[in-house]
Amino acid sequence: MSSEGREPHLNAQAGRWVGASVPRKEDRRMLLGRGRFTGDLTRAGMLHAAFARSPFPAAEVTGIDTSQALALPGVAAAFTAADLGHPYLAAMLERDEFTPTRMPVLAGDQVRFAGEPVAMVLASDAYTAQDAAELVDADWRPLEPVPSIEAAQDSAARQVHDALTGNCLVDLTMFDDPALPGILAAAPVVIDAVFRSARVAALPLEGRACLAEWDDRDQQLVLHVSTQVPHQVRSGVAQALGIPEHGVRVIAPDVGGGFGLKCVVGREEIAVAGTARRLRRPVSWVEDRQENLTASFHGHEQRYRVRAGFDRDGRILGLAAEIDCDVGAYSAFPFTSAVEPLMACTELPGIYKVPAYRARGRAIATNKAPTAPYRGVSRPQIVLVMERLMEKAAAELGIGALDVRRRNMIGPGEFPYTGVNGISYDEGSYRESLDLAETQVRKTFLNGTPAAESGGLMTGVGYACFSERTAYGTPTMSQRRMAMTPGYDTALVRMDPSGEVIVTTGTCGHGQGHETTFAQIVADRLGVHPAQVRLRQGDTDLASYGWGTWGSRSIVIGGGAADRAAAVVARQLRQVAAHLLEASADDIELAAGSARVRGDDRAALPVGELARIVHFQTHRLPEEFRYGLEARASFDPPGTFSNACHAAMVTVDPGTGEIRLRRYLVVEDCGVVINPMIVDGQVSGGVAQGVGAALLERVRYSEDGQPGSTTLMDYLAPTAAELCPVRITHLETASQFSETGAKGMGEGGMIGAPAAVLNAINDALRPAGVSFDHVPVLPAEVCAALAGDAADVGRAGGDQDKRPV
Ligand code: MCN
Repeated sequence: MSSEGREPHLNAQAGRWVGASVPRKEDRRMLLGRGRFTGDLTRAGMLHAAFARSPFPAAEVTGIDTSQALALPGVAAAFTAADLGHPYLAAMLERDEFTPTRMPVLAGDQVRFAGEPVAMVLASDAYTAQDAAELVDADWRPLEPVPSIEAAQDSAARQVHDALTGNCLVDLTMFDDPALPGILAAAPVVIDAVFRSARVAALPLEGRACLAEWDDRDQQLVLHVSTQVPHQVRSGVAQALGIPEHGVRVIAPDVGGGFGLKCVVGREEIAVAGTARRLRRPVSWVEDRQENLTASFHGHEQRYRVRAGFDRDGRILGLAAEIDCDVGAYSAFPFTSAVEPLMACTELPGIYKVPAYRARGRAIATNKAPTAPYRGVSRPQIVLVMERLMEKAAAELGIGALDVRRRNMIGPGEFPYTGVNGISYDEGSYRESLDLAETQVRKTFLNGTPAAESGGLMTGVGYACFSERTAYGTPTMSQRRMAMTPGYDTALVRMDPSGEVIVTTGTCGHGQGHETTFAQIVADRLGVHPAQVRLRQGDTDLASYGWGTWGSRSIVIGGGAADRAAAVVARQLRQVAAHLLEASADDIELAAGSARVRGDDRAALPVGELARIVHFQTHRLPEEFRYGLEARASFDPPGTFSNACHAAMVTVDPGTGEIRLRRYLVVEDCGVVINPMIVDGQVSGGVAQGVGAALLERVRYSEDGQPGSTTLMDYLAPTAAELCPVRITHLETASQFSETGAKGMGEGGMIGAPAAVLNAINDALRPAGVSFDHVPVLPAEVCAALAGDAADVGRAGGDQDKRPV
């Protein structure tokens, strides 16, 4: 039985835990409200932090007075940037095209977005701290805000940072094929188009939170923080406060989602750590939703100006793209603001065989909250661009849009394929997933059709085919030239005297179900039950060094390291069993909790008994086996591509412009599936985020840089009412670059959904001769477009966003 009292089902066919829908170990404590999140932690004498934030998108700060705040009963301290010694975070890229800038922990003489912290107040309770923060008095000299890509690129624009030119934090030109202009000039069909996606919020259920305390015994700062990357937070704190890494211990307790928002280091976290160290008192900060929406990190605000040439059969001949990413006011640590343009430039061709290519990608600084690598990182956008291009070429040529895709996609027999972007694509099922999705659409979407149910509505079906590069190891990440280059990960597997197993990894799950899936992998190696395997992540003093959880890296890299370490422990167990059973280690198999001599059921010892002997009766073993049961391993793959085809069906009400999602299906291939139920959950959650990005979500700023999406009344996350069930089918093309054969997949749902939904909307609107090339598509825009007005009505903000009724 599992620790939760439910019997997980073994993958009976294979006799393995891998491949079984083992119920999530973490669910019981979560569902019973017994999870332990940072905000649940409390300490005697703890102070609560609140931040005084800028009301201006851009201003000089000519003076700050904290005296009124300090006078409020219950307030213990207040700090400005000067009081803290002007600490800052500096994310670095070792590229000439990158202009380094600093993100101050508290803004000093200039603020660069509305919501930027300028002072910090510590009080005996959170309410007093908040009241006191409002009493901080600052003198501001407002500056002309730079609220958009267009404003930032205006030749007369003010520079968000003095060091910038054209407000450009990074300006990359990649794969600049000299033949491309000629190819495009001669192409029989040329598509010129502009694609846009709105700024969105990652919206984890748990916002950011931290609690820092001073440990006198170890002379160490201990920071509990809701993060995806504990070791990188340690580096950020150490660098910003000027202390050695061993002076900081970072612990991530249960983390209520991150979606990329928490794989960067927040300035508030540094401020809390620094003041706890200074005062030698515990300090806690829990972000509220308004801060989360206005003062944390956003993502995905991008504009693509694209020119693509096709031949008369719909084959793409060349592709040129100018990609501008509105990354807000600062480069986030440690990934830098280059993460979106780099990803977009490198991976735009996707699954299509583009013979000639050029991309220019820029990170544009604006007076808005900074951005982080939000789920998908540019891939929802590049997939949208390529999938729209396929549709446009098909329409131009009068060929079926799925056929145009088939003619261009990397086909069976062409793997491994090295693209014009230098990327090597491992074996996938691009063609099969599209074929299967098309068959399923015919069978399920168009039967009992919602069009019939819905009289008067316009119905459309849209597809998106894509691959998701996952498990970016050092060979891939080093090409980005970050000063801190992520890649490998490590794991330690240790069996205790009762045969229970502890696994530590440098990955740091925050909702993905790692406690379950890592246990499945290790249980298979050691022949034990997954309930006997416990995963420990997220403590920099105890867990192995690693790069945390992002980029759908954990199961391939962390799981691969755990698999390798478990294989060593399995060998140790086999050697001990062989000695005790007087057999050869090669003849010992580990299964169902025992070590057995293969072919002889009577010659068996329980794994727990072996563990007891190894620890308590070492004298029964030869000296060379007296090493405990423990191993450490690392894994650093080049990366592997999972793939999927999404299909969506929508209806559009021409009277109100309302768009409803009616059907959704995914055919996905993430190699060997460790836990199908968890993968389904990941796909469904990602699809919900992608549908939100297509239909509802946008972080609005007014033309003068004021945030307009400050509560969940104005920022519309999708609810069950706007979604529909997602039908998921798995194909399994095992990866040769992965110890387990698994490929990552944690972002795929989000990557495919915006393009599939946008294509479905355009399919529905086709009879009216109307189409859109941006997300989200809002009802007012549909109405305006159907009435013949400019298609972009309502995009600049001003309108309050509303849910369909
Ligand atoms: N899995 C599997 N078989 C596979 C591939 C994956 O069973 N072949 C399982 C894994 O074991 C893991 C989960 O699926 O439990 C996701 O695995 P993986 O693709 O390795 O992705 P990561 O664990 O590295 O998670 C990161 C990814 C990213 S980048 C974002 S953003 C994201 C996401 O996961 N944020 C999430 N999923 C999230 N889910 C939740 N609940 N909350 C978030 O913040």
